[in-house]
Amino acid sequence: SSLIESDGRLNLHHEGTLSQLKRPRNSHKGRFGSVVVVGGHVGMVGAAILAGRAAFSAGVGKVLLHLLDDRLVVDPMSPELMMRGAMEDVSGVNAVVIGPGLGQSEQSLAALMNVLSVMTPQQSLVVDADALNLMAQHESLRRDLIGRESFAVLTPHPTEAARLLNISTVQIQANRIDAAQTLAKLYHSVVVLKGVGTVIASPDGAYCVNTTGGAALAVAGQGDVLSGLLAALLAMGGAPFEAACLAVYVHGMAGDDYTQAVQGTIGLSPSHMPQLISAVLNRL
Ligand code: NPW
Ligand code: AMP
Ligand code: MG
Repeated sequence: SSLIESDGRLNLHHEGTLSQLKRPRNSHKGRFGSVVVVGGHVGMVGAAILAGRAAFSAGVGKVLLHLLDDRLVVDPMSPELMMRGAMEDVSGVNAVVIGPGLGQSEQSLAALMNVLSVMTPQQSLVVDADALNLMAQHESLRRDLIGRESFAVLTPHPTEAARLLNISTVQIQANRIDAAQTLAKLYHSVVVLKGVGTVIASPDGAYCVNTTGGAALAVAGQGDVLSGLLAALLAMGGAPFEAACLAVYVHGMAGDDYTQAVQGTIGLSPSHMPQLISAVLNRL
């Protein structure tokens, strides 16, 4: 059975991703995996922090930020996040998300090349934001991604998808399902094509269209939140397609909860998302 049913509702009887989130009484942090966020170029450290906080809110055991801007040593608002340099070792972590605030400098490229070269098939990989923009520019990076034994998850917004396919954003939006499926096959990855009615497509042709979320999410930083949430679900053992569907669904539902609470779509800060996300996951 599919995680998201044909009418768009979440199938709560689906075995797998949801069951990984259960926390037995004798749980310890080691059981819930670890996430590394690689990004945070000068001026965009916030993107990496948002991804890291979102990962924590999904219940992952440990989160590290591998930042390009090495001036930040702690986030006083979320001291649970551990800060390291961008080229730091990622062996031993369960999931890596690369891209939030990564930038497109030589240093950014080096960090992406490093991650692609050292990760094992057992480690989950989320490629977002500037990592996607770099992918669009460098064939060698695309080869490394396609050569991976396990599927990565790519999370482009429509313009990032347009860059990856070398077509216009309008062309992407005109046929979103087709675009997501084409990218999934071409990049041998699960693809999350974001925007209203986010499409999640698998290289084997399976896809689903998300029904949650709305205009409250249309603010800078929400994509960074989604990538961290997704990395957490993967780190806790989710399979790429199922984890991607669940992350998108939960992220949208968190936005819908806000809209319901304030009876409107104005003023949802991405910094407020962790509270909303953990409330959704606890409810599910
Ligand atoms: P427009 O304006 O309509 O022509 P970019 P980015 C389009 C980091 N961030 N439907 C839209 O084009 C990220 O992580 C850091 C249609 C829009 O202007 C990245 O590393 C933050 N069009 C980096 O910044 C918070 C759509 O794409 C253009 C669309 C650059 O990422 C912000 C923007 O794309 C940000 O996350 C849709 N649904 N969605 C921080 N606090 O540190 C997007 N577009 O040029 O790739 O820039 O997405 O801001
Ligand atoms: P990004 O463009 O990378 O910051 O990602 C924005 C996130 O917010 C994606 O997950 C989008 O699907 C979501 N989002 C933005 N605007 C809307 C909207 N109007 N309806 C539903 N989801 C949205
Ligand atoms: Mg983004």
